[in-house]
Amino acid sequence: MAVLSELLERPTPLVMGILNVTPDSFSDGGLHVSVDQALSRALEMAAQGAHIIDIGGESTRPGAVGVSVSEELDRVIPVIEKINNHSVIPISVDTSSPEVMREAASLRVDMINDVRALSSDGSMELVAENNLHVCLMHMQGEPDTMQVNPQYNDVVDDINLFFEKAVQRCCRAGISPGRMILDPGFGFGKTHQQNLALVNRLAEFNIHGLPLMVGLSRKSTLSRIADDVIAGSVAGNIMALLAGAKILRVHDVKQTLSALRVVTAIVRSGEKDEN
Ligand code: PT1
Repeated sequence: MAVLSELLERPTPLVMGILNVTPDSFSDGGLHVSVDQALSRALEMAAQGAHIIDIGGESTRPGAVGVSVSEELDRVIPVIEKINNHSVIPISVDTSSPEVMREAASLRVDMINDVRALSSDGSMELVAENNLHVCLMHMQGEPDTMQVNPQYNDVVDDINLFFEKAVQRCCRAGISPGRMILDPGFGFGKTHQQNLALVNRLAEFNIHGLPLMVGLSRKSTLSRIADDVIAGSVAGNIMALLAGAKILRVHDVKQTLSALRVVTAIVRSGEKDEN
């Protein structure tokens, strides 16, 4: 298993498997609450070909309320330790808490995935000191109320401005741009139409010259359109891929990788002369 920086150098997309360790999680709530269940799900996704596992102990779906630091630590840290004992797969931790970041960084983790883009005091410094990769995601508001009345001049331009400032702040804190990944935050303080526009116009986020990550998997914008939300998610992810997404954050690793293999084979057939 290659390290994350090597994986990011490759021209091929990466699949990040979602491991929710929240009892109230939106699509697999209560399923992976025990450490052993979390381990078996992580190993299953690794065997299916996931390149990274993203472990999250705070639900950030619309309407979710925050979790205490001690609760989040109790959910996440034992799972990181357990996976590390059984696998070398790169690990991402989905957290906004500097305390969780600090504990996680004392174990083997490769990346911090922060839906609040390292806005908590001390979090940028922690990522810098520990040489971690970081996903800087855009969210308008906070999960409990973010869907009430999202407001933008232009959703893409506004998010690009946010990215520019976040990248600058991270650079000043000593994080190398080579370790940053940007995510427009599908479903985080955006209307149905704005969510669709984020994918339609995803290529506009390439101006920063940084890898893009997207999290479309099983989200309400897609389930409103498609009754089979897994097929809908795969379609959305392929659209994002063609617009330049590098990391696809998904629940359904197997289905996503099957689709990716077909797309890659078709794209490659046009690149070289195979007769
Ligand atoms: C994401 C993401 C995430 N999504 C990153 N991290 C969630 N980097 C958690 C809905 O509308 O997209 N990128 N961590 C999950 N959040 C949501 C948001 C789940 C909206 C569901 C919805 O259904």
